[in-house]
Amino acid sequence: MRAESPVVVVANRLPVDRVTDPDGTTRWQRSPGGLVTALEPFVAGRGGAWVGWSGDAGQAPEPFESGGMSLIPVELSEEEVDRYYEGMSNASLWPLYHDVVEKPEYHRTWWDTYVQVNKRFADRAAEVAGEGAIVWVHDYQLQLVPAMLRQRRPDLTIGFFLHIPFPPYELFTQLPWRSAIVEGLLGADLVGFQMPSAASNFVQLARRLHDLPTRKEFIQYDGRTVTARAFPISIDAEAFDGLASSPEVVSRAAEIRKELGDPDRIILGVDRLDYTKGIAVRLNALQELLEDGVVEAPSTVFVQVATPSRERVEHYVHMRETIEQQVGHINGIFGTLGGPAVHYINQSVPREELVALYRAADVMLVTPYRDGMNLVAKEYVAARGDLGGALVLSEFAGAAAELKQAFLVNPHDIAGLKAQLLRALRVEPEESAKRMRAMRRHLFKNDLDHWASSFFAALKAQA
Ligand code: GDG
Repeated sequence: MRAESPVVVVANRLPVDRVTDPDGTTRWQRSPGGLVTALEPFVAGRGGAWVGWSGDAGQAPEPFESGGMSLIPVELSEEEVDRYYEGMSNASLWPLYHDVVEKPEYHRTWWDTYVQVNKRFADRAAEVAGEGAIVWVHDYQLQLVPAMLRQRRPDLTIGFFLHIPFPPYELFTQLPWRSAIVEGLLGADLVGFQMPSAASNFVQLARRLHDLPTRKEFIQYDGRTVTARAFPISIDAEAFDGLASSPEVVSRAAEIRKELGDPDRIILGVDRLDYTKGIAVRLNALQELLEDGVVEAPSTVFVQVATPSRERVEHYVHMRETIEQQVGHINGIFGTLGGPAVHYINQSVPREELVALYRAADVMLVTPYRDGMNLVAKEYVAARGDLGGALVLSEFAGAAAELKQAFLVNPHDIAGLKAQLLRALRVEPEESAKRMRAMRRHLFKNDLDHWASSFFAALKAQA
């Protein structure tokens, strides 16, 4: 691979998944995620490259072309997946950055592997980036890459975006390797966060921990100015809107209601099965409302799609058992023959089905304890071109700063959560339509393309 790409994306995963056809042949298929859609126009068709892991441990495939991009696979051994990905990334950094909802574990072997793997990503990026190229590094798995890359290639303009929250000084400084992470990020010219508060947490750390001169969003470091700024991520609102109003999806939404036994009210939750998402707390709220007799099943049903996630990390195994027990308990007491109160789907559903569920749901429940943004909340709003439905949204999701007309809740306050859920279940259609219209106006102006273009423009301005 020649060092000639003018734009390079570096992310934990490549934008493709390996799929096996029924005849046993394997091929690469574009990943369904929104990030790929957002970045493709900036990378594809102009010799851009994407550096990432294929998702399979062991020897990495040779670099290949796909969707107009050069894809550069990074190799990870089984042990590296265990220590860098499941360990340091998902059992240390993930809980620490999400307000210590679960207790983070710190292991020196995990950290050593994290450093080693970050170096490998930096090496691959340094090999493919052309002279003066723009490199955009993504997320908490790769926080050391900016500094490592700058050391190898001082000619590059380097951006970094953190998809998850960035904790305040008091929490972050728990981390035994706190200085190394801050220095890693300071290797970038532009460090992007979901929220202004996260950006200011970072600036404060640079000042208090490293004694660096700072002014507003600017940090003076090593003879350079590093900018820390919020770029709230979004979705392709038009695409969701179009899909949601297609005749197939509209009729599937009606069919879903029928399959659920024609309830008066459908409540929906859609999340990766993750302890940050507050799935148990919403089940508690529903259970209490059923016990109080103010909500009845099966005239009100709750559908929870909980996509399997990080199934080898211990926190996740335990959480899944608790949630499944709770679903069983609620259905045992409040369900009827053929009429459960909670429909629990521990599978990933196709995108069309997901959008039909959004369209069918009278109330969307999004109750994370802490979330960088939460795209599900935005997707629900984009899918409701009919102005139907009500969104109940945690104050602790980045999305709450934008979707201000949602029924906002503090997921730690069960009484408040019950009250807001009840309000959303009983809201007058005129009021919910008004709220939905205002949220849609914001969303269509601040879509995914707006996010990627603003970040690239700010990064280019630093070049
Ligand atoms: C991280 C941050 C930030 C879920 N189940 C199915 C399915 N999904 C899709 C949703 C949505 C995505 O997965 C989940 O995105 P979120 O934003 O809600 O959450 P994380 O996965 O935790 O993402 C988060 C995000 O990065 C972007 O920066 O917003 O705060 O934690 O798009 O639709 N899609 C399909 N079937 C499912 O069963 N097709």
